[in-house]
Amino acid sequence: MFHSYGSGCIIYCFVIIALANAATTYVGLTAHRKRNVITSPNYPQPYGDAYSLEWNILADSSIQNAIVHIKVLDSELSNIFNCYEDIIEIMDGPSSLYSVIRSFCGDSSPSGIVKTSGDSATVTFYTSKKDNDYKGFKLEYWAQSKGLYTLKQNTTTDVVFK
Ligand SMILES: [Ca+2]
Repeated sequence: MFHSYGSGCIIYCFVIIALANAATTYVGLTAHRKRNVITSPNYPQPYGDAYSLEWNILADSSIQNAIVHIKVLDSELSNIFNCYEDIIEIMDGPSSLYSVIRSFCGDSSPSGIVKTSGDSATVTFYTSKKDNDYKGFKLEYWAQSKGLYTLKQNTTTDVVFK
């Protein structure tokens, strides 16, 4: 990359690389009752390096009291210093500013279904420049009514459904 811009571009190249590293690609998705799939780029081939992806998932507005469900079907990332290099995070809201419900890397991933508290979820995938020879991840997402849990707020009896 440096050579293709000539020897005078070192400062420019730094700027270009810095911007490339900072750039996040956003993907807006709707969660329906039917399950849909998110995978890392090129899954199950190695996912490449130095990018940041963010999937912003909103439940279909026709589903009452919707929450988003996420189930990780497969995940294999690098595992360096507690996910310092590459990491997947699931947030409880419509952007990555919301609180992290789960984060993982390496061979570990949530075994059950991850549920949001409201009608949106965000999944982020960050991969550093190094250590990318892994197949990445595949997960399902869908929306469902929160159902009987909401009764607790609407009734005077303190019944909790579990
Ligand atoms: Ca990496």
